[in-house]
Amino acid sequence: MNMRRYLLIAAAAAAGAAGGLAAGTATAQTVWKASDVHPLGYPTVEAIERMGKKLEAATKGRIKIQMYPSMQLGGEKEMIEQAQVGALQIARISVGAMGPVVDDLNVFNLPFVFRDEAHMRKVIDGPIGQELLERVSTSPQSKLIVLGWMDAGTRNVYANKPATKPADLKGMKIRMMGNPLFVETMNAMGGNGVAMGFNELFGALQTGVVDGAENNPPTLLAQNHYTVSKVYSLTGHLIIPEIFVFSKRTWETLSAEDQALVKKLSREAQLEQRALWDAYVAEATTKLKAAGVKFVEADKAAFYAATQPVRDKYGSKYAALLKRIADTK
Ligand code: GTR
Repeated sequence: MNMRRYLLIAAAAAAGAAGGLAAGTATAQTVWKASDVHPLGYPTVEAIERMGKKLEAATKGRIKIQMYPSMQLGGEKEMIEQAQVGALQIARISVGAMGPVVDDLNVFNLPFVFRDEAHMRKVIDGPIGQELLERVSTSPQSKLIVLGWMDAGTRNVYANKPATKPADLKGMKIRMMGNPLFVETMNAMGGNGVAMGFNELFGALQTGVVDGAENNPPTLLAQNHYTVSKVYSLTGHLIIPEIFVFSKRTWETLSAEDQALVKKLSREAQLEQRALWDAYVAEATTKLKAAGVKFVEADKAAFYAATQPVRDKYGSKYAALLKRIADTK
């Protein structure tokens, strides 16, 4: 663990301990910390904030959620670590960042594993989605209870020139999430994949440490990456859902009633996020275009073919699950 991460965790743990003391007094209010890399108003953040308001109302103010948006508590790796030690209660994380923690989730991180977003939703809403959530919650190394899924649309490449076919990406350094699978995906797509924390990306785009990145339209807008990268090529190579998790350490201290309440409100948050997501994708697309970002069609078939070695390498151990995903209609 590097020093910065250590300090972030130590600071969060100290804040958590202070909250715990307050919770012991007569007028106690328990404050759960929630964290997201995105800013206030972003669908994932908004859904958890609404959940917090309902929780506060349902418990007559006994439990409250305090949101720390915009990477205030670090990137997703840091958030996972803080939730694992109980310094943070709720974290919203991409399955991309969870793959290294619970390997089974990497099935969803394979390029072009879903035909489209509707297919992805069918899969997470059905038995496969349920099984994977349970696997994360019961995995001894995760130390997390998964509360639900969230949507994150489709990821496309952005840079200052089009990437419509693999040859276009030659020599381009494209930031990918910190998971070897993604770096290999970008290399197979023709570029040079660079693993980097989300919290370092804006600066890296500005200074030219990387030539581009890949993400969904809401992220391109909300993280201001569009102010630096002006061409959005619709490669559609990844459709990665997200999860929101609760620290198992804190979870085990809750009463059965509180656990049931959190589960019920989580289900509502999941549904609300999806509606907020669809609206925000439309809004982000309009705003990006108005800001001069060029959306260009890409040769998806060529990128699909180019990434076959990645699916072969990483997918072979999940052959049965991949077949069930493909068969989900
Ligand atoms: C976004 C996602 C974040 C983070 C980010 C990234 O789409 O919402 O949680 O994973 O991508 O690329 O790191």
